[in-house]
Amino acid sequence: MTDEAYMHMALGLAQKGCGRVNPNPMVGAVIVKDGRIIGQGHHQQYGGLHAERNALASCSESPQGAELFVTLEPCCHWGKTPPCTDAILESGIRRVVIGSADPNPLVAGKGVRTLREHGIAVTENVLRGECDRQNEVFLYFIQKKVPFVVLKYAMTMDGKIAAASGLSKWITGEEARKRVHQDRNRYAAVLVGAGTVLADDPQLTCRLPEGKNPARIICDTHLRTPLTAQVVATAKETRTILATCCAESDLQQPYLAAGCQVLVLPERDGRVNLRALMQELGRQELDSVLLEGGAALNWSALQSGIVNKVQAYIAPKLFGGAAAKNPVGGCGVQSPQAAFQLSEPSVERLGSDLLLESQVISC
Ligand code: AOF
Ligand code: ZN
Repeated sequence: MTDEAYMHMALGLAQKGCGRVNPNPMVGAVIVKDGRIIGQGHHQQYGGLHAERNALASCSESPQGAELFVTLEPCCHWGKTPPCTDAILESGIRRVVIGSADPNPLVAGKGVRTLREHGIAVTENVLRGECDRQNEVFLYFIQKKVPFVVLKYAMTMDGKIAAASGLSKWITGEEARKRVHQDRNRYAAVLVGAGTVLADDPQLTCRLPEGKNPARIICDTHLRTPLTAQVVATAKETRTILATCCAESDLQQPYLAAGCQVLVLPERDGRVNLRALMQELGRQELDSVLLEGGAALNWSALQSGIVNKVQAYIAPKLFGGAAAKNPVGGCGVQSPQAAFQLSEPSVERLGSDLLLESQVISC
């Protein structure tokens, strides 16, 4: 098998950590000796052993003289666990093949250097693109210290996110909705505006058997969220954060008593300052946010420059209606030249729906 084939296996192992390791990376490792796979491992949960150590511990025979394939540069620092470079050196591994470089300032090339200094052959950048894509959240968060934000919406082919009546259940089919639940498992938090809570009373949980619930963040400038809303009523089981400009403790008190966290933030144009919110979420180690609207919040987020990626689910339906909502509201840009620029989208079919995904290039 080629280096790429083993790295592909390591990527598959790493994916098993999805939703369990944030804000740390998903990492997978495969150990190969004389063409046989003798060990495999991945980073299983936040604070747990790193992939390299799990793979070494799983070896069916001595790793002396073997090769290690790992999706991320091995660490060389004492964190919650000892340096993986130490474990690799002790094991007698002779060659290490790496996918992504680790921009963590504590590692940042020092992992590779340490290995080379001890005579280990190191090959870098194998399936680098795929490895970087798998850890796009980690690679962003470790450098910027603010969450990676994904703006997600589902619309009809005429660009509506609800019918003229305001009803929006359901626009896309089951496969697309399942994908959204996979993303709620993957990302640390979900963010919606208070208007969405008032209109739909959503749970914003992950309904997959093994999934984890994201923290639920309600952007609620004036604390309008009903105390009877599901996100408030279940705040003791699943984390709910109200992001507000309202500093009145009398108004905050019932939400706090219900188990919500209330974050008082500065305002920008009469609404919650979303950059300040992202900085606070970063301080709380929330590395990623799935922004699920509505239209006004989506516009504010784009304008604030906090959006990294856009996911547009498109259903083969037409709603019509001049007043029916579209995904991004606000006042919009004044000329086509002023558009928010997105990268060429990837296209995926989910049942009869499409998912377009683009990175935000400029906003
Ligand atoms: C992981 N899992 O498999 C690898 C990581 O706080 P610690 O000790 O868990 O260290 C976290 C850092 O270790 C992380 O930011 C990354 O730079 C490096 N590699 N981390 O959680 C792993 N290989
Ligand atoms: Zn490590």
